Amino acid sequence: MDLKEMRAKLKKSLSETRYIHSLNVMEEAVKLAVHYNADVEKARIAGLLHDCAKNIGKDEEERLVRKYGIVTDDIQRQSSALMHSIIGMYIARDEYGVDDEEILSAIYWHTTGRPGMTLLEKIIFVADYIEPGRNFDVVKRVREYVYEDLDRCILLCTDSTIMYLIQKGKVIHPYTLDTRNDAVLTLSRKTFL
Ligand code: DGI
Ligand code: FE
Ligand code: FE
Repeated sequence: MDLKEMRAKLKKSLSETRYIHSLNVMEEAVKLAVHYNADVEKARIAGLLHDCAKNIGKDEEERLVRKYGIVTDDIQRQSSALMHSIIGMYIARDEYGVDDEEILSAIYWHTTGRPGMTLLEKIIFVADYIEPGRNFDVVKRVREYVYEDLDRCILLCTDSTIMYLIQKGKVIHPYTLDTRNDAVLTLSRKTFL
């Protein structure tokens, strides 16, 4: 499937605001890939498709978990916010014909992040936060660092997400905490050097 076909298919499966968000993330991801010397075409596709499972609904979510035998933990299962990135990887692969492991992995990890993220995974994670449609306070601070230090951005994003989840009384997935701690350690190593 070429990019034009992907866009047309995605437009039909998402709400208008979510489709616009996807195009925005795609653009931010491309700019970051150029700046950081990552693969621009992979960033473009991962950015476009990262939320392809966002609007599928609970029944379809459960059907796909059964169909693919997706293994999840209790925290993931009770949260559609956590499931959409996991299921998104399968939809990108089987419905959009994406076979590139790096793109699929960037989609899979885009919500929680993980320790030791690849450059492409970091780019999608951060692009998702800073796209022009996002307007919460921390976003402005992240934008200041985005062409300087992606690890600093990841720390700002995860700190903000963790505080938001605590405020809302929601469960924090260990991956979110691991991503945050990994960013702290990576930054402290950079300062040391
Ligand atoms: O899909 P987007 O809205 O573009 O962004 P996203 O994929 O980063 O998802 C954000 C949502 O995910 C937001 O509602 C917070 C939620 N989330 C992120 N980390 C965790 C989480 N929810 C839970 N319960 N636990 C987490 O660790
Ligand atoms: Fe998402
Ligand atoms: Fe998103």
